[in-house]
Amino acid sequence: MAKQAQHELTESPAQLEQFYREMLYIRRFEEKCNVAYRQGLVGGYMHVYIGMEATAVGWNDAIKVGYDYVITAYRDHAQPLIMGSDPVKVMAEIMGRKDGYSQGKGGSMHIYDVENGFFGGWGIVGGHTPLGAGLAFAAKYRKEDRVALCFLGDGASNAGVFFETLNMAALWDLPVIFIIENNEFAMGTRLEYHAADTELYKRGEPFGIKCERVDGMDVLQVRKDAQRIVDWVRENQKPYVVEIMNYRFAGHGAADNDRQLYRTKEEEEENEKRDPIARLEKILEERNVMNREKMEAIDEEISEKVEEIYEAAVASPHPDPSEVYDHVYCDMEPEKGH
Ligand SMILES: Cc1ncc(C[n+]2csc(CCOP(=O)(O)OP(=O)(O)O)c2C)c(N)n1
Ligand SMILES: [Mg+2]
Repeated sequence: MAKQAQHELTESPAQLEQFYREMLYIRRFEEKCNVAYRQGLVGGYMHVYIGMEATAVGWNDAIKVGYDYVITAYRDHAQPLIMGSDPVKVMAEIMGRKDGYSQGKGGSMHIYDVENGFFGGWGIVGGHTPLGAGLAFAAKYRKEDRVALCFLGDGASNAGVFFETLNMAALWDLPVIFIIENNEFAMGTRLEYHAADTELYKRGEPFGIKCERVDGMDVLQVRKDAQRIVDWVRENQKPYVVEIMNYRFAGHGAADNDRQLYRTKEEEEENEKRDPIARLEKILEERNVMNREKMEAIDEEISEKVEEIYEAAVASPHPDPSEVYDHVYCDMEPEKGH
């Protein structure tokens, strides 16, 4: 486990407040998604990011949002929320509504916002990793200095396609960063039961890819590591493998109500002490950046905003049944050079 870092605060108060707001926004948004799920407003699967917020927020701050590329698996609400996507379209998609990012036909696992550089939202474990390399390939081919962030889970790091992708990324010197989010579980399977080598950052070693393990629960440390790595990849035009240590506070998906089948309450409580939001609150208070009153006011403001998002998403209609076969195949004409 990465050591707890002692920080000299180099970030401005405004930046610190932004990190706090972003993490809290993701948390409150997803808590509301959980409520919507229990109300029967969400069809299919839904996986929340609760507990892992510092990872998305720290990395997002290190990239050029709207220029660099971001892709992830099905635990995909956090990134668009902080990349400038329309939160109503995110929640509407989760509820299968017409105004959602996939017009209500994709659901929680299929949020996309290409305009802001967010390329989904993928349900096949490990299946998006070649797409992450492909985004980096596109940038390199067009001689643009964009970097691609490809988030994947500890479970996904065992997928054969990921090893093939690492090979090609190294062979072609692609500016892609594979961020393996080690939240210690692949569904109900603990890391030790699914990975022969639990030091997942070493996945990059056989291919000569620079790799390291970092802390994912301390947003200030995440941001520092992310900035250093993003800058290196942009400058050197080579891939990187990062294993980021975080923890999934919730069940695998919203329907996973039996977490105690694979982990104990004591373990959960122990990990809750690593809560990235509580950790930042402590730093903000100790360094006199923000007092508890201000934090509560921010929380209230965010919670109200989330209520408004929920109301707007619920008000969106379901897609018309006549559209069920639309967008199954792409309508592009090959002779036009696509
Ligand atoms: C190819 C494939 N195999 C199995 C599944 C079923 N499945 C969905 S999520 C998951 C676990 C993945 O865990 P991890 O990569 O650690 O991501 P996390 O859920 O922790 O974010 C599995 C096995 C799938 N979606 N795709
Ligand atoms: Mg996992």
